[in-house]
Amino acid sequence: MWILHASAHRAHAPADEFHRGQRVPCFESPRRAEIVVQALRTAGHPVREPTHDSRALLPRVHAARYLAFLESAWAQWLARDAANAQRQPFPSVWPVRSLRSDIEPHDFIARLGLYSMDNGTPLVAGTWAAAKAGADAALSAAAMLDAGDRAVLCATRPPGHHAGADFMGGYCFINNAALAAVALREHGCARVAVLDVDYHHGNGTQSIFYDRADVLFASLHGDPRTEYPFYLGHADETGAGPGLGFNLNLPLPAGTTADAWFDALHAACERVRRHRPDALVVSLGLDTFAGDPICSFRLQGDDFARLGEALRRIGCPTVFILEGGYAALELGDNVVRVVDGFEQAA
Ligand code: Q9C
Ligand code: ZN
Repeated sequence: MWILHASAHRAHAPADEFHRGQRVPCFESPRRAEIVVQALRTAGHPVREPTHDSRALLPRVHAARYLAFLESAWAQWLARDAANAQRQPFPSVWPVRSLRSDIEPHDFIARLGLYSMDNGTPLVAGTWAAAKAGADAALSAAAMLDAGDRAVLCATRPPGHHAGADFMGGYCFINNAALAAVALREHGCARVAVLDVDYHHGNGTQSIFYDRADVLFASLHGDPRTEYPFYLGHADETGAGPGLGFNLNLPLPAGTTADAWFDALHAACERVRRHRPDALVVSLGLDTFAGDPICSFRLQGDDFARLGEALRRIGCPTVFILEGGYAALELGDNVVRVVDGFEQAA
């Protein structure tokens, strides 16, 4: 299976994030992608840079004013104070219920709040370049499926599934899985399915496709009553308007074992098959691993091969997009297990 890897990801290397009242080194680090690519190369999978420019397709997923903000955010931050070059900006106020989000404030930190869902998504000088390169990979993968590839994996970061049409969050800036799904629709796939197996609910992807019947969104994840992103991902979210019945959430309690997780996975796969998709996008988070430092499902290494096999049995061309997974040392082996499980299930 071809692996797409945008080396520009390295430009996104924030130092630290807020975690339980402290600033700690970022869990979402450049070494994650480096370890994944190294492990895939060692396992014999060919790696190449993205070939397509996502610029023209980005406004199909994200609001123009959000893209304009994101692209110029670091320049705006520096314009405020040259000493900001050494500082990470964080939002501190958000337009929640009854506050207006239609008018962009002039204050940079206020604009950052307008376009963020949390204070856990550090932004640095190279964030736009890295996120844009990841989006290029998602688009390139869709083009490779169109040209006849059975499956392609984007070993990119930052991740994307928490990013909505007009906000960043959960380490995500551009929704790569949504972009791949839209690109596949452009390539003539009448029906696309996005299956999100990250520990966290893919709130951004769900919201982007919530009223659409052509792109099914199915996800199994930590119950939002106790797990990030907290405010979306419940079982009663089934879609709206024409999209009613095309959104499936399977929330699972923290501590869920592999057996219970696979029961939910099989239910999600069954729903995806019933959609009869022409292409599948997998939001491949590996933070379901028992050793993950910020999540609490209990999958072991071998379970990732089982995941690859189950995804293969859905039986359609597949784009894998790397999302979460913070046990960096084991992340490479776990991705390889998914890919090899997928290919060996043929
Ligand atoms: N400061 C993904 O897996 N923050 N995002 C947790 C740590 C939210 C995870 C608290 C975790 C987001 C793509
Ligand atoms: Zn996650």
